[in-house]
Amino acid sequence: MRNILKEKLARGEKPLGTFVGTGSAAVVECLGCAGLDFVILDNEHSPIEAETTARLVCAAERRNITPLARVREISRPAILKLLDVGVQGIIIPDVHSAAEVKRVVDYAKYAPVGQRGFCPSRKDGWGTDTPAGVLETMAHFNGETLVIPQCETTEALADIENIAAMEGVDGIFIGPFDLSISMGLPGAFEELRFKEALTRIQQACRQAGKPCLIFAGDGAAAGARLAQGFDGVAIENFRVPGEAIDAAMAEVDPDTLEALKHAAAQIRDFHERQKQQSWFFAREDGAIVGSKVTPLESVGIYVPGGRALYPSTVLMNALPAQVAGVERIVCVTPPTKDGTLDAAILAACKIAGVTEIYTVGGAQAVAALAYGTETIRPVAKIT
Ligand code: 3PY
Ligand code: MG
Repeated sequence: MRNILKEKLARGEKPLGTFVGTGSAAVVECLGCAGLDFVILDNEHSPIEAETTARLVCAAERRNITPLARVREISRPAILKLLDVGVQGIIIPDVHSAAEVKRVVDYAKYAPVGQRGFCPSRKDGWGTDTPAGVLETMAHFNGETLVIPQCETTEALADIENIAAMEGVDGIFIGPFDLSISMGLPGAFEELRFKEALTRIQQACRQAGKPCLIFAGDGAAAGARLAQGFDGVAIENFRVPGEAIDAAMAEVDPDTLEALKHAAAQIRDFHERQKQQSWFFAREDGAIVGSKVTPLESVGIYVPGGRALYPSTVLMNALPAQVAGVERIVCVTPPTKDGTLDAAILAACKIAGVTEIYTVGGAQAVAALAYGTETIRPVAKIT
């Protein structure tokens, strides 16, 4: 099987992916439908083991999203099991030295690059995909399997030039949390020393002609990392942080902002007049009868993206819900090509009082609103 992610990285396409720490094949399929390029099946920070990984790899293959796995540890069985069930690359956490990475390459690549153990397995259709023979199978998987050590310790940072340049290493993935902790700067991603470390890793990768990927907490952070020249990003959370919504208000040009505010006032005024009132009356026999109008507990708004941007959809759907008294208004909308959201859409959300926004689009975003996911609670109505 061709490794599409490897091809995208080689073409400089800046692929986007995410980690998965649940055994749900449907979640992996939805990520593929949503258009993500890769999924990292997390055998380090989640209960997932090789058997679950095998099931999730099949789901990823069904929806053309490249399956990678983060290994639980640097050991021959841990690495072999994941590669033999068909993951197309491995992410290696907690690396401390070039010598350790050489061991990884030995486990993950066949001779002459490494010493990977050979056995027909799921990855090659138990020997039926490559009838030409053992040598061809070894060469094929050496070419297609991505070996990507994480740089997340000061020891790996100190040796990053050697690690990035090593034969059999196909790129570096930065773990900002553990790297910052290891540097004595837990979570201080804006510290100069931390930023210099990232620059050093990027330069080592560039010098070795290999991609440099990084973890990002949300879509806005992912956009910023891509702008800083990283070659790919794994996003943890699709919820747009409050600061990004506030920042969008300053980014939108004043005329657009004024137009959005003007439209919002008119739409609000219209729907205030439309609002139904509860009414009751006491009958002669003492009974109270009437009609009670109760707002829905929650609504979800799908704001289309892709070819055009529709801040008006935010206003036209969020404001009537807000006027009606709906407490939870959620907005889902697809990201632009660079993984970020349009500032006018975020500004419209701010004006309409929508604070729960997710960078997800397509039918799967509607499904997330209808059925709920690990991070998106379902809503009572979708507009
Ligand atoms: C880290 O930030 O340490 C990571 O490993 C992210 O996945
Ligand atoms: Mg880590």
